[in-house]
Amino acid sequence: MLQKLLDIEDNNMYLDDYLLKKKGISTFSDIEKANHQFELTDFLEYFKRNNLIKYIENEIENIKVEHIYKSHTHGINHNIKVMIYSLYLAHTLRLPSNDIDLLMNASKYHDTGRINDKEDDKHGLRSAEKTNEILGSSYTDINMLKAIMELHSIDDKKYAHNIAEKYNITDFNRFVTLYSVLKDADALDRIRLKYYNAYETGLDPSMLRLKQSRSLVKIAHQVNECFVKNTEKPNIILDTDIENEIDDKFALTYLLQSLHMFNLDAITIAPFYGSKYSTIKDNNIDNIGEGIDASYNTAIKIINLLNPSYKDKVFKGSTGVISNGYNGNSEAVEKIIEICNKNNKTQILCISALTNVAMAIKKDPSIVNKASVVWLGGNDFMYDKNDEFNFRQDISAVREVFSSGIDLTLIPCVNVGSILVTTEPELKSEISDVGEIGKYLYDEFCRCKPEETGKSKTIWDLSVIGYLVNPEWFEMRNVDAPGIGENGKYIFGNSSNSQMTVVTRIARDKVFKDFFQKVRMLELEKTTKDNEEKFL
Ligand SMILES: [Ca+2]
Repeated sequence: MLQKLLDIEDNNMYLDDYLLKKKGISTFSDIEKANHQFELTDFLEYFKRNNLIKYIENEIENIKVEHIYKSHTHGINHNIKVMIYSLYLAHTLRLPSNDIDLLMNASKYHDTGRINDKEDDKHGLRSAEKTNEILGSSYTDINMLKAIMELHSIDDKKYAHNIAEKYNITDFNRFVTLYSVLKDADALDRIRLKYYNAYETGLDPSMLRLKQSRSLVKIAHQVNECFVKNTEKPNIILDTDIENEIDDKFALTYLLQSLHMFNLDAITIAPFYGSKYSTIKDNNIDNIGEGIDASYNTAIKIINLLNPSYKDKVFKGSTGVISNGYNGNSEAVEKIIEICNKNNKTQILCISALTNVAMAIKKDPSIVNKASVVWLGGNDFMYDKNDEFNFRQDISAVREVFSSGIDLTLIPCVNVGSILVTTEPELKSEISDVGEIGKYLYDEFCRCKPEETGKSKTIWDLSVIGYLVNPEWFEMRNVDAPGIGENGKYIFGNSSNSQMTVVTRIARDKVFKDFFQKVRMLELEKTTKDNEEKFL
């Protein structure tokens, strides 16, 4: 990753996020504007000129990774970015080599006490408590190291003196310098928390303590972007019956606007019949092939509006359902098997009947160890009726997937997914004016919306994409996968099936806020492109 940064010869590389935010609601503070923003090439040149490259490469290589908290947010990549900023700040402050060494250790291990990615002011204390185990109790200056680690997750203005006293710190000025470097380096990487959210930035530059740090805001955007674009992203497949309802169209839009987070390997088209929203006349079990063709065309239409480079990744799926004796071949099923075998891990996002996934498992059972499935289907376990659309389309497919042992997350429809409602006035004000796609989604909603004033409509399929974007918006629990009776009812307690995860609650507003912002990003991307030269 460091090499990717060092290969940069052009200041404009990795500027997308910074430019987007400039063109968004511009939350940059006066402090950032008042401080000259360094260029990335100059920043890297500083490292080269002062022989810091070999030093930091060596430090990165020596990270004891077994202690690092495993997370996209507070894991190894965050630690490395904090090391880069700490080293720069310490060096420009002309700190002695033992202080630089101490800051490298603090940067590496300050989040080892994390137990989740949420706000948690106690994790600094837990990290400090792990220091002996990681570095050995004979580490020189271990008290100073523990002190700055504990203070990094709490308010320094309030607690610096208490912490200094707790760890018997005698040189208070040195303590202030060291914790200021660590806290600023950590804060600079707060950029990652709102990456690609055009309306917010995760960093408030007015919180930075050191003048040197305040000139690194632009660079922090670029360094983070380099990491995001070059790290391994989750591989995903979207399995959708997009022409059956309007919610798949919202979901595909949301996914295509979130691709900075994922590798989208394929969009597979799933069967459907008996849909009341489809434009296909007499949509029944005998003309599933017609639905597959219509869904394929709709997926291509949306892809062409948003990201035409994905149009070769759409594959037509099963033209029948297993419950009705279907056992044919399809491009989609072959592709699911091929992709699962190619990747270490693949996440299949299923917003339709489970036929394609079940067929892939039947044809190559080994994929259950290489893939996970997130499925919107069935109803809340406590709700009597389970005749939900995705479920009842192909109960045999549900039975196949539930009993396969594949890593499965279920988002039930009634009582869970059902919270994802929106209304015509909301869509009108949020997205109807955003290019062709905004108008298309709004028109589709109006075509299908209930007629009475005050009524809403659920955009079910957004749930699965939202779950992938940020699982923290979802509450869930692990349960034994239930059996499935002949009538489709769940059978609890007498099943030898494996465990599965069931979502129990969705933070509706967080999902819709993110969805709306990502659609509106299209406007900003266009404005940014138009004005890029002027801005630069
Ligand atoms: Ca669907």
